[in-house]
Amino acid sequence: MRRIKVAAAQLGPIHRHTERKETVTRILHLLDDAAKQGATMVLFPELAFTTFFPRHLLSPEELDSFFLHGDLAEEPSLQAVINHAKVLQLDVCIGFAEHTTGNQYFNSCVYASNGRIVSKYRKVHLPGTFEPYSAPDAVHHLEKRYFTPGDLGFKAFAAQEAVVGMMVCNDRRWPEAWRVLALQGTEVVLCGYNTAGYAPDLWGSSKGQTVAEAAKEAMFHHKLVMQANSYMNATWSVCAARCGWDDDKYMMIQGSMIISPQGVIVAESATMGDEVVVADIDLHACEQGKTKTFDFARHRRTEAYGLITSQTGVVNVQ
Ligand code: CDT
Repeated sequence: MRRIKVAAAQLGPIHRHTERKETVTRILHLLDDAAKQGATMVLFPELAFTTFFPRHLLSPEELDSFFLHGDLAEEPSLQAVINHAKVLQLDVCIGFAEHTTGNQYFNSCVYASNGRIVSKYRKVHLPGTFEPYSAPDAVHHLEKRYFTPGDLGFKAFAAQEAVVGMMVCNDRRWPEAWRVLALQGTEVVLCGYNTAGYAPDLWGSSKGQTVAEAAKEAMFHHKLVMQANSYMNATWSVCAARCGWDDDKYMMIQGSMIISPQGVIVAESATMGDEVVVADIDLHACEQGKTKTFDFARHRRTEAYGLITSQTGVVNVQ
C-alpha cells in the first residue's frame, strides 16, 4: 500500500487591514489541526498570508505590504509556517506573493519538508487585466499588473510516497498545466486558490446575475475543472480555498476538496471559514487510469497536437 493522509487547509476571510501576525497564527492553528487529524501533507491557499489584494488598485507602499520580500529562507512569516510544520512532522505547501532578490514579482507557492523548501512554483496563468475596470463599483482583478507570469514551468517532484505537482488557482482551468504534470507521472496535484464568487466584470454567464447565482456558477466551474482534470490525468488532487466575505464586501467561494483519480470528490469543506479537510489516499488508485484509459505512451498522438505549443490564440479557419 502506498497511502498518505493529505489535508486542504482552508482559510476564511482575511481583510485588507488584517495584521499579518494574526493570519500567521491562524495558519499555525490549522497546521496543528491537520496534525491532530493525522495528515502528513498539508496544502494552504494561494496568497495565504493576505487578503486577495489584486482586487484593489493600490499605492506602491500598500502593494509592497502584501509581498514577501527577498530570500525566502529568511522570510519570517514563511519560515514560521515551515518551522512549525517541521515540528509537527508535516510537509506543507503554501502560496504567497513573492518579491525576489532580483526585483521580480510572482504569485508563488513552495513545498517544504523537514524545514526545507524542496520545490517552488510560480503561477503561469495570470487572469484579469492590467488596467482596472472602468465601472465605479467594479471588483478588479489586477494580477496582470502586479505579477509576472511564472518562469519555472510545471515541475513534478518526489515527496513522501508520491510524485507531486503544484499549480496556483487559475492554472487549474488550463488542461495544458495538468497534462505537463501528468506527463511526469504526477499522482497528487496541489492547487491553492482565491476565486471570487461575484466579479461580473471578470466573469459570469450574464451581467444580471445575483451574488448567489454567480457564486453557484463559480463553484460549478471550480468543481468541473478539478474533477475532470483529475480524471483525465489519472491523479489525485487537493485544492484549498481562501474564502468567505473579505471586508464584508467581497465574496470568495469555498469548495476545498480532495479528489480521486476517478474524478470523485472524497472530502470537501463544509464552511466558509478556517477548516481542515482530510483524506487518507491510496496512490495505487492512479494506476487504473495511468495504465488503461489514460496510458499516455499507448494512446497519445502528439503528431496531432502541434498547435498546442506552436500557437497561442485562436486563428479562425476561413
Ligand atoms: N486568483 C485567481 O486566479 N482567480 C481566478 C479568477 C477567475 S478568472 C476567470 C480563478 O481562476 O479562480
